[in-house]
Amino acid sequence: MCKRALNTICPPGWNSFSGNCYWFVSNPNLLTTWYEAQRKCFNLGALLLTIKSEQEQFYINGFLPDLQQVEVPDIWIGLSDKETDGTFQWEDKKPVTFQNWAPSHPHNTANMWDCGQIYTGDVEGKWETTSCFRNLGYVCKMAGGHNIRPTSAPGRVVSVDNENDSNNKVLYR
Ligand SMILES: [Ca+2]
Repeated sequence: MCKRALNTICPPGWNSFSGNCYWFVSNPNLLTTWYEAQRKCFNLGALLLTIKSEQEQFYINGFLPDLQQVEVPDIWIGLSDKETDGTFQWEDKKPVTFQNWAPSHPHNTANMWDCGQIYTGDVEGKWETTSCFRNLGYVCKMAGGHNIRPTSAPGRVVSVDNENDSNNKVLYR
């Protein structure tokens, strides 16, 4: 019997975790507004970062010190109250179930969009809300492709890298 494992396939430069792919924009010259970050993710076939579980939050938290190191003080997440003022919703239109709000957040500016961010100096990655017009780093997220990872025969190394071309096209759309 062959042992088979699901292998999340992500485009080059994206990080994979639990079936999804993540693109971290960590260049201080590319900081941008929430709206522009949303558009850039959309153009990659992705959405601004959603965080749906404690495990996913821990995964994201692992990148925060590196972002802080390269002088990206805050990152956008795909949370806003653009649909209904005062009601915060993820970019995939799903309500917020898992929560990691900072104390006293979310803040609501009446009659204006407010947008979610994470301060990269916070090891817990607590969520805050702020003006959507600030210039921050951001993270894009999309579902990864899945391939069955071939099982290596004893003494052989099997590479799946060349079999993934169809999954990589999304980067070049
Ligand atoms: Ca608001």
